[in-house]
Amino acid sequence: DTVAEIARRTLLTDSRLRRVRISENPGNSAAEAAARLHREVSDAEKSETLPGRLVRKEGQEPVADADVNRAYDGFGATYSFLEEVFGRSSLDGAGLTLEGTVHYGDCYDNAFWDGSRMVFGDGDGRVFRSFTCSLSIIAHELGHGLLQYTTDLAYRGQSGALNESFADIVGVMVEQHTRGQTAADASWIVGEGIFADGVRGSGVRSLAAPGTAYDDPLLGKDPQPDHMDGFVRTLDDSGGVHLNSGIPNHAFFLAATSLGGHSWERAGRVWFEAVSRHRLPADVDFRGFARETVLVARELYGRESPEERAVRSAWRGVGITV
Ligand code: ASN
Ligand code: ZN
Repeated sequence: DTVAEIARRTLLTDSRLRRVRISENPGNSAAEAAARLHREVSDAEKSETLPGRLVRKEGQEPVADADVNRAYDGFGATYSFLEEVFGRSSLDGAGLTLEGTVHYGDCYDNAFWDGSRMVFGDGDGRVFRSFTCSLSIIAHELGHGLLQYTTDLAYRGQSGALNESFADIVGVMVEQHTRGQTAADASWIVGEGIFADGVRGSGVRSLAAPGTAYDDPLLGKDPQPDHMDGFVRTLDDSGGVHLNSGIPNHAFFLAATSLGGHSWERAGRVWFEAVSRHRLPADVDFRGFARETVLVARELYGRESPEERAVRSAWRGVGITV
């Protein structure tokens, strides 16, 4: 080899080298990634018995029931997000089958992660439509699953609000990724499309403006705070986990929008790494979590990098100084 050739080879950028390696190695191809995706959707047929009857599994054609297909597609969108953005194979990083149940209960007004599967109610039809109508809701429940396999934040008080917030953040990121939206273009609403006609609201929570997602005679007004000044002390809802999540939710919004581009590229990466490095105690409080995100941003992007500064000032914006 001539000196010129050796020099040219060493100048190949990392990403070019990676591209060469990917094209030579079919083990890294998108087709291989898709081959690791496994989904199973069951139907509880309005009972509260889980898992219900298996109605569509991986590779099968769409069925007549739109709820089944929306859950199936939502699991696929979440899987693609984790694979493409974080290089993670499913919730556990080892290709875990994504299982869900639709038509849970009679007019059931909620969706949840039960520790091993996503469960979706049909809604009562007056306030809520089916909970499969919103990709951010589907991905929220999967976000609880992802957290269980990374740092299983205890579901009470501040760590519980961080658990809820992480699920919301996964919810909106998956929706933004699927729609190809930048942080500036996105609605930042969790649960767009699940309110019945006539309900005054855009969804169940807003990361951009917690406390403003809805204001309706049947539902009341969105009670979420967006700052520590409004922190709610209550014994209900496991210590206000769905209320105080507004505070870390808004911090993520501030970090993602100040950095610009796609939410998952930098802010999302930092939040994901914060729970993936296994340095947080399960009962971590807001300040401890905030400190970890600042530390992760520094480790990923450098001391006093724009990313570290954006994350620190986002937390300051919600009243948390680290
Ligand atoms: N939809 C709620 C959630 O996933 C259900 C619950 O509170 N368990 O947070
Ligand atoms: Zn939740």
